[in-house]
Amino acid sequence: DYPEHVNVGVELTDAMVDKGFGDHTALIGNGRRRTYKELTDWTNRLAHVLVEDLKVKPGNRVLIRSANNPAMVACWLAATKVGAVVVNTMPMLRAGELSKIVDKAEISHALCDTRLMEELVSCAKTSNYLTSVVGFDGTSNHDAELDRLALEKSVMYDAVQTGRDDVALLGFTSGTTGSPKATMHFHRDLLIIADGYAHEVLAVKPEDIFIGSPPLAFTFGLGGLAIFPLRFGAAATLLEAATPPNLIEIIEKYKATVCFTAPTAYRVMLRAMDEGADLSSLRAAVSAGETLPAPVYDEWINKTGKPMLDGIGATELLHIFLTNRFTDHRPACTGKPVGGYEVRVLRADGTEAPRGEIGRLAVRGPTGCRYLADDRQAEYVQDGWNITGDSFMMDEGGYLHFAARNDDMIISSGYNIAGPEVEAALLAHEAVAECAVIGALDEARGEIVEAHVVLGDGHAPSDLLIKTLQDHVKATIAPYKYPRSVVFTDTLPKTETGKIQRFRLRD
Ligand code: 3SK
Repeated sequence: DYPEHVNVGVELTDAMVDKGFGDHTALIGNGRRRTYKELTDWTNRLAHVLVEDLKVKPGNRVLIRSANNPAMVACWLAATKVGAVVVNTMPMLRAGELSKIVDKAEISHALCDTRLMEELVSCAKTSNYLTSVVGFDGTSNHDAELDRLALEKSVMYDAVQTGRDDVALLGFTSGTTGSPKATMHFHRDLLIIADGYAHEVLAVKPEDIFIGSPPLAFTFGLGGLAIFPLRFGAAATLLEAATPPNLIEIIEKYKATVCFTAPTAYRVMLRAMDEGADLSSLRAAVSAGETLPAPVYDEWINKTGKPMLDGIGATELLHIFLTNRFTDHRPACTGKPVGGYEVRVLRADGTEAPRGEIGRLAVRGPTGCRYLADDRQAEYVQDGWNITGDSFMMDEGGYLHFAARNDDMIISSGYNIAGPEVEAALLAHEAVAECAVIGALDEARGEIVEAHVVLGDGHAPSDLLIKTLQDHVKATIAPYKYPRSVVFTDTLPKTETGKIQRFRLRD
């Protein structure tokens, strides 16, 4: 029911001031609070810079590169207000990874935290598309080109009248091949996830204070740490280094009420509670990105008296589409679909599996799934249903239970890591003749990246070589993807046609 013309950047700023939230805290970060009025003025000044100085036109693709901080949120909102299509990217990406994104999305402009310029500048040097890279000060001292230009601008800005079905955001998902897919999301999609999941399941109130670990570059983080709080006049705390100890410190300091993170961090919180940490302000603990082990769910209820809300989402669908609820939750279960979404469990032949049988999860809903210029659309979207990479079982009551991932994606501490991409990085090292990368179960991280490596002639296994290979991966692709475990082997299991059987390594 959104009007024909709606701009989500305006809805989350100017419209909130109009609704009377001007003096409410919108963002907390870099040791400062900013009200909705301050955020609105900031984004309007930035919008002027984008249009007048950087010549951004509606529909241009604008990349933003930053860790989670208020300046990143302001840049995203400003670019949205001028009608640009935003691509938020992770701060750790290397030039090669950025180039794939820039080429795929035909990105013309980039706004970058000045501390993270190097890899982006190196990507721009060889790009046919990226012509403008401008720095902003992620520490909010307004000490970079974008900030200096913004200081001279008016706080009044007439945003571009985007259509509700105009693309506002491209969400990138690396897939198993390391060849990224971009999913297109409309202005209305960004409102639907707030008015759907955040309202229906979390019942967000203006008094809420959000906290969490997912990067804003991941739609899980953008929803949980920007769109949801800003849609309801609540506040978001933004942490550049959202380690579990930092999360705990900030929850205690600001009495945060809603947390988005993965089970790994909740485990650390449970241990911290044993040591006296006071996390009683949290009224909603959302767990996603990895499956929630039943013992963590049980212990959380025992300690806090409140359920932990396990959910599953997808960049393709923008945010969580299947979830437990405050009044309807169970262990080792991902609950039922969010209003407006439908799920099915499919057999290999595409027919619906009977209740109790494991099959591939398919989902259909208002926010997806539309890939940007990608032949894989037909493979992953059939009859309007997005065929996910997960196997689930639907029980007699209609509750969904996770069974396994179907692909070579590794989920480690909430990060999605494509095994083949790590393999490609390892194979670029002269000592590696062959390799296969799998996810190995890990108590703390859910899974860790494990590389099985066949060495080339003249190279012998050693601890030093393990460290060398790990450093090589860290220097080639985003460092969090490096193999924490390296196993040397003489041969890899293969099919008769020579395909590596990673499942046998996993077994
Ligand atoms: O479950 C996930 O991994 C996810 C992906 C995108 C957006 C939200 C979520 C929870």
